[in-house]
Formats: sequence, structure tokens, C-alpha cells
Amino acid sequence: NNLKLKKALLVFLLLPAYMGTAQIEEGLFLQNVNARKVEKLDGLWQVIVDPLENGYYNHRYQPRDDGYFKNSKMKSPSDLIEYDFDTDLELMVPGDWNTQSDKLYYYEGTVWYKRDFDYLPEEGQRVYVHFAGVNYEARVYLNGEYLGKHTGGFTSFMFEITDIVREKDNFLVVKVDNTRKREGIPTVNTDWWNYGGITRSVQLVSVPRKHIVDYNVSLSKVSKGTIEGWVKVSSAGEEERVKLTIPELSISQSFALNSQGVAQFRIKADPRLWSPSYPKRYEVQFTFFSDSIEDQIGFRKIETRGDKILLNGKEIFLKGISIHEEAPFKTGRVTSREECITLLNWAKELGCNFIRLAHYPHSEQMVQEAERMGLMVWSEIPVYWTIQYDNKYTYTLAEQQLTEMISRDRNRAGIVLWSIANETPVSFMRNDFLKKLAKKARELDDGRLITAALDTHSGDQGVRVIDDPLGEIVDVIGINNYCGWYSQETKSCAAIRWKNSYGKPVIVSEFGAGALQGYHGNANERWTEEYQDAVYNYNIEMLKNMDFLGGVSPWILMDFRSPRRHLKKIQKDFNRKGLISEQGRKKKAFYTLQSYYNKG
Ligand code: GCB
Repeated sequence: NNLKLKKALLVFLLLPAYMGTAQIEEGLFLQNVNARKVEKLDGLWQVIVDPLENGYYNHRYQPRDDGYFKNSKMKSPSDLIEYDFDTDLELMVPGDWNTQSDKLYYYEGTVWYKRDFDYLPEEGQRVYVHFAGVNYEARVYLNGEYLGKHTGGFTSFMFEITDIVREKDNFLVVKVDNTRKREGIPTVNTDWWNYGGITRSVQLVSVPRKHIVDYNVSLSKVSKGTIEGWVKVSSAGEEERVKLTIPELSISQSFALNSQGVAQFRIKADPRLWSPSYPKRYEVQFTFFSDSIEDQIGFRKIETRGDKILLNGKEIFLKGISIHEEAPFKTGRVTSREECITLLNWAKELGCNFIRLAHYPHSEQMVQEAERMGLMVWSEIPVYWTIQYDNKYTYTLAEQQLTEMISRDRNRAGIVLWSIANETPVSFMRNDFLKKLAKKARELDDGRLITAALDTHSGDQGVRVIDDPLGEIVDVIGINNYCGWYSQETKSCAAIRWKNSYGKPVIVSEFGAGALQGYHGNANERWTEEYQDAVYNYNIEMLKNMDFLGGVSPWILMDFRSPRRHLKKIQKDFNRKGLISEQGRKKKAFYTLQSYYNKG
């Protein structure tokens, strides 16, 4: 019949969009989730390791209606149910699975997570389940119902559960899959461990029906002595207003919302500006009906003039260090505020005013603590090495991760640079890809600088020329350069001269060398602390000849796990370029960099 035919035709037309990996679901968003009414679901979760995705596909490889998300239980002795969360393994959330069980050390695939909870919903509230980070793909179910899917291991996402959550015996199930994908962001080939799992906190968030969704408060780039921004609410009726207070600046004003629930504002104000030496943040509060939300916000201006970086109108040199989100002492993913503080304190001890958070967005608390401690931040998405620049889906993923990173952290004055790529090979497709990403970043946020780490440069009679078309696109050029390690003798590094014809500041975003902490020998003996130290000494000499140098972030603060590092006696699956071992012991080069930073 006609209707059936029409339906079939419709399904056919819609099919390509729903096939395979081509599907990305638009997410819900709430700014500053941690300042809302939340209930944590952290702690032990029950898990089932499912390498064949048996809990998802049947033997014909079709999605099952009775997958593990149903959390079925035997009802009579003759029932056949071939899984049981409650008698299987347990894993800590937040946490990667690789460092929690020897069997899961190299595991890549699906693990099902389940958590039971009771919840007392309040009248008139909306409830969400919020994930701060799950690597890489998450499918989420509550009480057997599918909530949605998220792709990307380092950004947050949430689903509404108002009509599904009940007072007793809820079960939340997440299918986590960290399979590396050629078309993914990142792609299959990286130099860090593919830690799988629910690596960051999970919480239930509740807000009144009429609530504040998102906001941005910053120092105006154009008018002096002005704070400006916008606030968006869930739904605004006519003549409804939202209130903003910043008590320390004697600001208390209300603004009319437009039909989209958005209010924009500009207020004369003279805040003390945020800087590494004075990381001042103000208490900022928005109120809308019964909802109110508080944040700590700093005000600062970051810009470039020629080849200089200016913070609050004054030239500043970014004394930095690169950091992976790898936990000190225990290794694995960072899961606590204390671990963030340990890493950041080491950066402070080095004399840093800047950190490069490589190679993906770190946790919200890492960024917040850095800002509180006066560290400027470079924040980056894992557009790394050879992702598929000619794949539209890959681009969509990159843009999604960029958007999620900026949305989450747009109010963090500490972040001064958004990085859109690391060591990507020049080609038309890649240039186009990154041009589009940079444009998107600028549309989303005009209060920061755009950067990327390049590794291409040509030689011109002993002079290295930065000659990547990406140089045209970014505001600040990052260059990774491993003189003395992957190329050339250590001694020769001091003599390198660089040519930069872009008229923009350059950050040497990586240099470094591997050393096993406690292993000593000659300065020409690989893996000794002395060799690493020599690389630092000669590269620091090179830096002194770069007039257009705006900053440095050597590679890297602490040794980190990488499956590319097979030298059993030395590496044991660790990239040894840390200035500090994974057990927190400092190597010689730590003090060399420290003395360079303390002098400059
Ligand atoms: C690089 C990459 C970084 C690696 C590093 C290394 O250029 O950007 O992710 O870990 O080199 O140690 O080889």
C-alpha cells in the first residue's frame, strides 16, 4: 500500500545518514556543571568485558533488543541469560581500565559499565546524567532505555533523564568502546596510551525548569574598562530578565532576555586583571527565577603585536612545559584534583607561567587549578599526525571536539591559546581542513589566540625556514623540533638559526630527549640524564637566537605511557622524555630548564 511504500522510501532516503560511523548526535549542554546541584555516581561500577560486542550484536551482527543494557536477571531456574553484571568484575569510576587490571592493560574494545542508584527527584526539576569524559565512544542507557551516544574521549556530554529516572533501583549502563579508528580523532597512530573507560566523573545534575544554560563573561577586546558577555536561559517568556552580580566590582544588574532566551551585556568596570603574577578571579553570579549559578572569573586581554605576545597590553614570554594527563606516582589517567595539583606544582617549581596541555582537552579541574595558580594554558584537540583530512566525518568529529572544548572552558581566563593541530603533514586537504577549523574556533571565541604545532621547515644554507601554509592561518606558530634527539648531534643544535617570515610570534612547542631517571653516563650516551641535559643546554642556546620567540613548552614534564616505546631495559612502555620520572623523581635537565626560566 501507498503509506508503506512512502515509509520505505523515507527510510531509504534517511539511511545514509544513519549508517555506520556517519552519525554524530548533537549534544545538550550546561555551563559549569560542577556548580549546580549534583549527585556523584563515582565509585565502583560493575563491568563486563565484551571484546566481540556480544552484548550489542546478535549472531547475525544486528543490534539486539535484549542487549546487556537491559541488565536482565534470571526469573526462573530454566532461564538462559549469559551475563550477569552483579557477579562480574568491578572498576573504579573515574578511572581507565588499563591500570586497574593486568588483563586490561592492552585491551581495546568494549567494556559494559553498570551502576545502580536511587534518586529522589524534586518537583519541577529537570535531571541530566553528565559524563566529564569517556574514551572513546559511549552509548548510554538508563533503566534499559537508550539515551544516546557520544564520540570523543576528552570532552563532556550529557543526556536528559527527567522522565526516565525513578526513586528506586535505577540502573545506568554505558557501553564504552576505545577501539582506535582510522577515521577517528585521534586516529590509530599516537604516542600516548589509549586509556579506555569512564575516565572522568559521572554525575546527576538537576536544574529548575527555568534555568541558566550557558554564559560568557570577559573583558571587552574593544572598549576599555568594559566587561561584556551574554547569558542564555532554557526558555524565556516575554519581559523576563536575568540578573548578574559581581559583588567585588559592585555590579548588580538585570538584563532583558530576547525571544531566544539570550541577553547580551556591556558594563563599565575596572577589574584588576588576571595574570600569572596576580591570578585574580572574581565571584560572578547569574540568577534567573529560582536558578542561580556562581563562577570564579578572571579578566585579561591576550593579543599579538607583530611577533610579540601581549598579556594585558604588555609583552610576555611564555615559560612553559608540555603535560600529558597522566597521573603522577600511580600512572594511568589523572583522576583527582590532588593529581592535577601535583603536576601543576612541578610546573610552578620549574618556573613556568605557562603549560601546554597536550594533546587533547584535559579535565575541567586541571584547567581551573592552572588558572587559580597563575598558569597560562594552551589547550588542544587531538588533531594529531595523520588523521583523515579528506574525510568529511573526520572533520565533523574535529569540529565537534573543538566546539565542546571551547564551550566548556570559554570562561577560563587562564586559557590563552586554542590549538587546532599537532604535527600534521602539509597537503591541500589538510590545509583546507585546518583553515576551516581555525575559522570555526574564531567564530566560537574571539578572546583567544589560535595556534598549532608544526613540524615542517626547510633548510636554507644552515637556516631553518618555517614554511608551512598553516603559518598563515594561526595567530601564534608552534614548532616542534627535536634537534639532538631525532636529528643532528646535540652540539650542533646551538648553532641553528631560524627564519620566520610570517611576522607572528613563535612558540617552540616541543623539544626534548629521553632519559631514564637515575641512569648516568656521558653526555653522548643515549638515555642518560646527562644526554638529556645536553640536549636541553644546546637547545636553550638555540632559543636565545630566535628574536621572534614568544615562548617555549619543552617535551615533557613527566614520563608517560606509550605503546610505541618498546625498549624493555629503558622504556618499559614509557616515553622517557619527562623531566621527572613517573615516580616523581627529577632528572638533571629539570634544573637546567629551571635555571633558564629563573634567569629570563
Ligand atoms: C612529537 C609529538 C609527541 C611525541 C614526541 C616524541 O613530536 O608531538 O606527541 O610524544 O614527539 O616523544 O616523539
